[in-house]
Amino acid sequence: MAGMTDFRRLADDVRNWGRWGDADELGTLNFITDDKVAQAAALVKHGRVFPLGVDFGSSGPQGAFQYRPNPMHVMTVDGGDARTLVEYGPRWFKNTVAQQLSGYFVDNQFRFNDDMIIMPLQAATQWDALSHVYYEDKLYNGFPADSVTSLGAYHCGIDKVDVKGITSRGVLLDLVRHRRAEVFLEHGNPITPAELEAVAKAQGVTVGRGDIVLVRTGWWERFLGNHDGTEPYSGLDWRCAAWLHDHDIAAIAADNLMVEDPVSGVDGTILPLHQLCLRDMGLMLGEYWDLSALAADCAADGVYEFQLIAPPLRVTGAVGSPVNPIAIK
Ligand code: UVW
Repeated sequence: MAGMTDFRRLADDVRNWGRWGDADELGTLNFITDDKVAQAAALVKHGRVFPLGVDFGSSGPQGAFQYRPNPMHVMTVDGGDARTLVEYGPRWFKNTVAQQLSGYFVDNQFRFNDDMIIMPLQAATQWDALSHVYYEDKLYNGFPADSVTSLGAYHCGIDKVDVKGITSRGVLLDLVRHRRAEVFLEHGNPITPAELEAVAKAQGVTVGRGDIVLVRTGWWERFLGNHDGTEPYSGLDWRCAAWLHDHDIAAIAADNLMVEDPVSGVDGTILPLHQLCLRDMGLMLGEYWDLSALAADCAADGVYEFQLIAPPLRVTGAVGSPVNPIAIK
């Protein structure tokens, strides 16, 4: 097993700090140029649209980590309110909400429903912002870790990346099909850099500068079958950071809970790929993306590239964001 010396060596190799200037907060999204966006748009040939987001609701995979519940969706105004207030509203004078809503509903045919959602920004389909993970008190590009406060991320928040869309050429690497796995990649066989290369080659697709790479492990299909959010799986080995770096990719997303393999592979730390990608490379990670319909289409027509559009919400100072990515072929 590798140790911290190996980790530090790879971290030094892949670190992009200063590459786009000392003030940069976009990281590898800088690889997405105007030409790249135009090239991605030209990949749309048939108009087939693949939403890659999962449901945001109580049936999600959260809960294993108790600080991350599933999204809670709450109705704040509904038809029951309207019915009740038409009858009691005018007399319920101490409740100012009821009074206001009565003003809308009583002697009026107009009705409306309102709702809100309470959720960790790390639940369901998401982007990890560069401020999500750090070590040795430094974020990406050397920004101090304590610049993330109770007020939010002053540096490297998700709100900083909207200038990039985020949109680019997407490339699917279907590890399930490549390994001829039943449904998903069983635990205990991490995806190596050589395997990423082999999958791309077998699929006849290149991976290059500014691409957003989507890795299918089958975890999401498995979850829909057994509703076990803790199901172990095989994800990217930490050494894949070198492959991602060498190919100058802009971002990576997968259909599982953390892209990387749940077994660290580095003695002395957990989630080494998170650290290398987010903090050293400045490369955003997408998690819980539903790649099944897209994968079926790619297998059918043999085309594993497409336009990908995946804008995060501009939540001020957030270290992650929900997203409903769309692939278009
Ligand atoms: C952690 O596990 C810290 O984050 P993620 O949601 O990116 O997997």
